[in-house]
Amino acid sequence: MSTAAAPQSVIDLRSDTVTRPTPAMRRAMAEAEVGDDVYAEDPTVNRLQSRAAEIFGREAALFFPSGSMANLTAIKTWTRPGMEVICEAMAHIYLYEMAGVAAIAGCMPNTVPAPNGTLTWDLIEPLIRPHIYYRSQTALIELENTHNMHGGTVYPPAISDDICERAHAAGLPVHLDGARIFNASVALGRSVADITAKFDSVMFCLSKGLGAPVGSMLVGSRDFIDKARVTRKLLGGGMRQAGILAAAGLIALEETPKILHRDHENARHLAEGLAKIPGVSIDPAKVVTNILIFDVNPSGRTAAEVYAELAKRGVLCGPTGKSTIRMVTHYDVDRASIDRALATISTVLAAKPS
Ligand code: TLP
Repeated sequence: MSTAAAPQSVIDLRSDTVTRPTPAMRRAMAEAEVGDDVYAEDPTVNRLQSRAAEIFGREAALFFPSGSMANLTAIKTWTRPGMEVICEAMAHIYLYEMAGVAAIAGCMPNTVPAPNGTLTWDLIEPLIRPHIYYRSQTALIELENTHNMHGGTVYPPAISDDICERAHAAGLPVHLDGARIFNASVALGRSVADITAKFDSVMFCLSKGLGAPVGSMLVGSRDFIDKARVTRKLLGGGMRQAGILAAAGLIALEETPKILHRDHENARHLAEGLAKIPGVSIDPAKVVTNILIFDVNPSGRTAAEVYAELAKRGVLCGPTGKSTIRMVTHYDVDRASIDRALATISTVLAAKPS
């Protein structure tokens, strides 16, 4: 028998997408009743879709293999090639979805930077194109809540409601990239149905903070979801015995929202610890959900250097710029791991830059 100490496990703070399915999810997957979902005959997928629609107070929902495909389906369903989509300058659909808005939906993103990633009608209105036949037309407005690259920030519901109302008055639909809408709901203490009621379509992910291995949902009116099903098939997203995945999704949807507050508490604890480390710049008060972005510029090191040093010591994170790093808390990292990550970051930044 070896007397060497067991190696400490890796602390993976790159994303909340890295969670592994819980034993309950694995059991449900093994036992899932399935059918062919392209014929809409998978009972577990149908149950997940009904439940998602019910939770969001909508007529219908559709299961997708990824959030990117669900966003793209919504965009393609609401638009025609040659039109424009208004979104924030660091929106996930703009920066991280392979330019699908342009490459596949054939639309031009029309972006504007917003403080905290929170668009307002004053920022959006000047981007709406006039109804002139020789100008490209605005087809859709897209918001992101929580906003990933602004550090998990949450839309004040009064602002997103106002945008939806004014967009509707201008004849425009509004799609929500709510990959982490349950995190926003927990931070606000209001239901997802309540904070998303005015949007025309909502995408949310089962595979982020909710912890399912795969899957995202699109919710909306029956008419919109019927059209979205056609678009999903066009994109190659018609799945067959997908109940195996939906079974884990159902558990994620029912069980995880109750414990998401822990991820937020851990993120705040991490941010408060980081704020005390010389060489790190972060405002912990801005960390309201499970994502934090901090700057290592005061340390004289680049994000890539810090990332590489942390990785060697078993702490994984994601550089997001020359000196900025993102960390995301999730149910596979507990408070002890956060404290261990803080100690490691402190050691790395205390060492002389090479
Ligand atoms: N985000 C991933 C990366 O792509 C950056 C992550 O690790 O955070 N909308 C938002 C706001 C997202 O954060 C993501 C994934 C998606 C959509 C896309 O979801 P998937 O990865 O399922 O296509």
